[in-house]
Amino acid sequence: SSPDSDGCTPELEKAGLLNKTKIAEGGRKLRKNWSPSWVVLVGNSLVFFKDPKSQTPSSWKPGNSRPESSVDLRGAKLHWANELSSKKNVFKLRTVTGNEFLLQSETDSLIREWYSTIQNVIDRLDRE
Ligand code: I3P
Repeated sequence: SSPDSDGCTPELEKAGLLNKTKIAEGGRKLRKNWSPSWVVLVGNSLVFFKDPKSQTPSSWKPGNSRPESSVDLRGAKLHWANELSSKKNVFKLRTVTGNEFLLQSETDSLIREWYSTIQNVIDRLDRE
């Protein structure tokens, strides 16, 4: 049987390095502070970790590193937002609680994959 035949472990959908900045907290605008983030899409959440490249090799132990923050995708909204940045390939994620993040990659195909994978999770949660 599969390692998760009991269905209790949320499925890992995607993981990778993106540039991230939070631009609002509870509807209140924040100053941008772009930084690379290791982003993991698992179950109903987008989870942000420190850029593994900025850590010492010994400090990077999968399953042993604590997330910096995480976002509940239920009811979240996703929009392309190139008008919100001088960078290319930017989208905005807004949570029901009014937290807003911009995510960006220099690689067109990569950012498009992230956009559609996150949108699929949001759509699935909308149907539940
Ligand atoms: C910001 C910084 C950001 C930039 C932002 C600047 O300046 O250069 O990278 O966002 O532009 O205000 P500071 O470091 O002094 O805070 P982008 O890279 O997304 O363009 P903005 O104010 O037009 O959002």
